[in-house]
Amino acid sequence: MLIVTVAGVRSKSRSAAAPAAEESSAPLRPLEETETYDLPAFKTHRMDLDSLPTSTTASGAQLQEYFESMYRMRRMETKADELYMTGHVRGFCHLYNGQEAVAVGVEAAVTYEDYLITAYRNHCQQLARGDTVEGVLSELTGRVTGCSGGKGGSMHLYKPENRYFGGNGIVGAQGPLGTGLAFAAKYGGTRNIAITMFGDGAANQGQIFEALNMAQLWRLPIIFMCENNRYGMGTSTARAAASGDFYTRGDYAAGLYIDGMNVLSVREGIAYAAERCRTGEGPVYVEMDTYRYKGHSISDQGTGYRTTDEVQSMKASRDPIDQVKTMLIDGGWATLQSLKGVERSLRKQVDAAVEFAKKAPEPPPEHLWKDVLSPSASGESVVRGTLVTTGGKVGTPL
Ligand SMILES: Cc1ncc(C[n+]2csc(CCOP(=O)(O)OP(=O)(O)O)c2C)c(N)n1
Ligand SMILES: [Mg+2]
Repeated sequence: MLIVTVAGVRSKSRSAAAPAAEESSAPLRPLEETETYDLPAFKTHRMDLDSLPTSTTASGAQLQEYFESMYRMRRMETKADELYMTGHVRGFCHLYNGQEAVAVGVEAAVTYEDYLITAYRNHCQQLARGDTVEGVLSELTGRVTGCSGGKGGSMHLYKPENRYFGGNGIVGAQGPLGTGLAFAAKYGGTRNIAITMFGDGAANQGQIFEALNMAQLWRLPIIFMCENNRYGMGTSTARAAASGDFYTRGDYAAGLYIDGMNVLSVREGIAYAAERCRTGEGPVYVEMDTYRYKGHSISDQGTGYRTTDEVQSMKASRDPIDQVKTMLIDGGWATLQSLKGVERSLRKQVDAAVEFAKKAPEPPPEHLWKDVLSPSASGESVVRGTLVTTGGKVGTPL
C-alpha cells in the first residue's frame, strides 16, 4: 500500500497500482479545479531543506496532461520495442519505461528557453521537447521524416529549435556539453538555465566532476541531474558507486534528492533548483530516484542481475502513471472508465504513428553526405580540404 501523502490527495490511502474501482454516474469535476498534495520528502546537501515545499497544488487539467504525456511515452516505447523485435529498428535502442515522470515533471518546471541535454535514453525527452510520436518513430526506423533525416537513429534525437541537444551515446559526454550550454546562457546575460541528465553509472565518471568544478567555480546556471535508475547496464549502484547518495556527490555543490517516480515531486524539486540557478547561486546536483522497467537496451532482457519480484514490486508501488491515475480518480476529475477511454485513444494515435513511420521514405542516396560533413563554398562535402565526391583538393579540379 502506498500512503497517499506520498502520491496523492492528503490523508487518504490507496494502492498506487489500483485506482478506485467504483464507478459513479455523477458528473466529473471541472478540470480547472485544484487539489493540494503532500510531496514525498526531499533531501538536501548544502542547501536549506526547510526552504523546499512540502506540498503543492495541481489542477485536474494539469494532472490530465501529465497522465496523457506519460501514457503516450510508455506506449511509444513499447511500440519501439516491438519495431525493434520485428527488424524495423536497427542498432541501439534504450527504452525509458518507468522513468516517464522525470521527463514530464522537468518540462512542467522549465521552458523551451532552457537548455536540455541527455544520454542515449532520449526518446521521451524528444517528445517532451515538442517532437511527435511520428517524428521519433521515423528517426528510430531510419526514415527521412525523422529529426536527423533517418541517419541518426535511436541515440541521435535533437530539437535545437526547442533547445534540446539530444541524444549522446558517449556515457557522461553531456556533462561538459551541458556545462557549455549553461555557460552560453550566462555569457548571453539571460536567466535561462541548462539541465544535463546522466545516469548513475555516468555519475562515477571523471568528466562529470571536471565539468561540475568549472560550473561551481563560475556559478553557472546548471542542474546536473543524475537519473538513478539503480543500474548501469547490468551493474547495480551498490556494486559500482562508493556512495549511493548521489545528491551529495557534488561535494562543494548544492544537492537535492527528488522522488523521480512522482511527477509533482519532480516538478516542484526542479522548479526550486532552477530558480536557484537563475539567481546566480551556481549549479545544483540533483538525484532523481527512479527505476527502469526494461533492460538496459533491447538486447538485455533485464533479468540476469535483478529479480522479477524487484521489478514487479516497483511497478506495483511506485509506478508514475498509476500514481497520477489515482490522483485523477480520487480528485473526482476522472473515472477508471473515462481513463480507459483516454488510453484507448492514445494507443490508436501511437498505432497510427507506427504505420506512418513504416510507410515513410528512407533517405535518398543524395542525402549520404548531407548534414554529415561541412559543405565547401560550392556546396560540396569536404573533409580537411578534400572533396569527398572526387577526392580532389578544394579549388583544384581533378
Ligand atoms: C565512455 C563510454 N563508456 C562505456 C559505454 C558503454 N555504456 C553504454 S551505457 C552504459 C551504462 C551507463 O549507465 P547509466 O549511466 O546508469 O545510464 P542508464 O543506462 O541507466 O540510463 C555503458 C557502460 C559508453 N557508451 N561510453
Ligand atoms: Mg542507470
